[in-house]
Amino acid sequence: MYEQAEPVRPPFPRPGRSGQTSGPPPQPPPVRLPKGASDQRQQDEGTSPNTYAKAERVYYTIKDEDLPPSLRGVGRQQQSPQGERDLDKECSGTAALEQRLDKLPEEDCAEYHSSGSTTSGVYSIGILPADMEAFCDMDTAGGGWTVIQRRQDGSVPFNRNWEEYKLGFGNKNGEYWLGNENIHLLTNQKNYRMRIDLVDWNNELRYAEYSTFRVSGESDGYLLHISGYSGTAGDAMANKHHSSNGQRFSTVDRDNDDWSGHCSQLYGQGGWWFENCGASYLNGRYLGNCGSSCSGGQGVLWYRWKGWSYSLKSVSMKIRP
Ligand SMILES: [Ca+2]
Repeated sequence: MYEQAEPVRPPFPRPGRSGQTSGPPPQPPPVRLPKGASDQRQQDEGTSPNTYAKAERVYYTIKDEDLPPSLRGVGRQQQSPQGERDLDKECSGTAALEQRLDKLPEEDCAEYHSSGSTTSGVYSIGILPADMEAFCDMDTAGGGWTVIQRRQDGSVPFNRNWEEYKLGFGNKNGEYWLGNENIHLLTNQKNYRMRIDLVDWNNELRYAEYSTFRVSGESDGYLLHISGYSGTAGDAMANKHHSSNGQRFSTVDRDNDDWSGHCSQLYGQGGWWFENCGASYLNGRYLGNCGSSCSGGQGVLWYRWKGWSYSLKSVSMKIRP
């Protein structure tokens, strides 16, 4: 149960059609790089470290047959019929490859930030096998944060099933979950820290930061590795009493929690790294301003700051190397 011994409450009804969202999640708008982003990149002189990283991704992942005919064979030594290298041909191939690389998105918001894109907004993130979009927070604590979750107005329901949490849902300019698969791919390419920004209904701001944040793949239930708390909101995710560290992800249709019951089904039908059930739950129901008398365990919770009957006004989870 949540944090403290609580009276047994009747189970929240299983979500039926009325409890679930109807229709597909809203599609995010087309990506627009904030003004200046592309200009800045065009001004880059020489080859940035990002270009090499991107070249590596292309080298390892693009098959020859996937390339347009003009690019096929790029990256291999090209031989003339006589067996000698045709340098002219190689050079033009390299230029074409560089052009192609220049159009590839960066790997995360931190790379956009270090490339000079300092305007918060939705960016393309180049994580294989599929590129994605994410909101880049370029303002908070130095910027360069890739937002993986955001709640702010209750416009997007978070009572979703495993598949929806896996693929992600919502609106990148508003409320969304980036998707467990995307979060897994992102956090396994380099070492990330995570920051959680929390706002209550008096507009007081608190934050929690974790120096380690990584999510394993689906075969491990999107198991969470989190540690190294610092901040002002209290440690509700990796403290010694209740920790999401080492927990697999659970949803309303998949019980991976440590409790004999089913945390997601009983508490708001959101997906989370429930323990028993834990002291944090940022994917709970958006209950609005119900003070300290919100329905227990159902809301957008950060127990260490507000207890489990207070549903926060806005929260966001963001990662940066
Ligand atoms: Ca259980």
